[in-house]
Amino acid sequence: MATKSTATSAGSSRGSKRPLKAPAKAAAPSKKAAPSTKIFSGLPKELLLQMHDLMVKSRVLEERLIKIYRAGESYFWIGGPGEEAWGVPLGLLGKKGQGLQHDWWHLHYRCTPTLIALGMEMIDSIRLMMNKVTDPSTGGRNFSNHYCFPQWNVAPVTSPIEVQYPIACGTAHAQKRVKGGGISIVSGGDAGTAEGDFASCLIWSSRQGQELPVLITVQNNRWGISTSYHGQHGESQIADRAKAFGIRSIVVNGNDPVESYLKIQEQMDYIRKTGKPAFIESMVSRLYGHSSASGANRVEGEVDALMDFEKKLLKSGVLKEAAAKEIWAKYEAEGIAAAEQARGEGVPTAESVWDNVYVGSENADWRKF
Ligand SMILES: Cc1ncc(C[n+]2csc(CCOP(=O)(O)OP(=O)(O)O)c2C)c(N)n1
Ligand SMILES: [Mg+2]
Repeated sequence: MATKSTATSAGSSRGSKRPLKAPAKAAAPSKKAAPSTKIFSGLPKELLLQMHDLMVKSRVLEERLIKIYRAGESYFWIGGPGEEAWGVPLGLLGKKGQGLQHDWWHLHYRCTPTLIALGMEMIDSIRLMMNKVTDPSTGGRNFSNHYCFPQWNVAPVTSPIEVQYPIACGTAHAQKRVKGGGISIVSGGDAGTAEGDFASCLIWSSRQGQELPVLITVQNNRWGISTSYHGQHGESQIADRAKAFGIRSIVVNGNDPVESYLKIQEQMDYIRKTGKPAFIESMVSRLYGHSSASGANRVEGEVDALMDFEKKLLKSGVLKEAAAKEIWAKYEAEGIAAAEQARGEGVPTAESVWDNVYVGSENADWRKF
């Protein structure tokens, strides 16, 4: 399967006002650029190190979650180790905040790297995983990686796959009305694109004259639990389906954080400028299988984007060996301390089961039935 980047329509990568973004001519570094800059398409060293740091944090967190599951301190694990090189740039490039002027996130259960890039603390992921009442996403009532952060417009991750796609059209519609520059970003897996909800998103986002500012993404890890991609798809790339709707569509190597960053930036700039949708199919790895239901064991032969990136950073001198070790050790210690703290926290009470189901528990307070 092709993993190269294939733009299917032209766009602009200009207009960046955010810190730590690529320079306007990122793909064409000057002759004076250091060798390291050339390898990384001209991305600033600070950004490369920031992405590496967040990728390590996300990986260490996910591996801690698996350890918590194995220790019998949680019922179930599902998550995103292997998607760091895609998810971290995505989180960094979003317009973070609350309200329609900011970006809305409609994510699925492999988006820890994006949440880490948005600023989620390790302990809040661990609290969710351990079903602690202190979990800010669900009060300890959902399973791992089903995040919800209203202060950053992160909509609740749902267990039914794919329903997030048409919901993203809803927030994009509201954003278009207020004209505040916010866009809606939706993610999901390759197998889920068989659901009608995915097709609804393509239709509702692309109606001529009523196009919506939505970044539609699919993380293609070539598996739907134990069903292989190859037996399920007539098209060669899922991105090709978006083309039929006139949606600007590309495939990126989601195992390369530099390519991911530059291509996401390009697509986001296009959406913000035109108010129209764009599509990215990101080719990623699934490093620990589907979930704890399939063992959560490390899978041989999958590309490890984080280790590949770290090797490149070390070889080019952007990162020093001692500094790399320190980053891993720092997050390892943070994960252990966070698990220790969460272990001592309480679990939700039976009385609170209907809290936050409806506003003011309207029609849903079982104590009054
Ligand atoms: C509507 C619905 N159907 C089936 C399931 C069971 N299920 C959970 S994850 C999954 C596989 C999804 O595969 P994919 O969309 O490729 O995402 P991945 O897990 O590979 O990231 C399935 C079928 C579900 N949660 N919801
Ligand atoms: Mg998949």
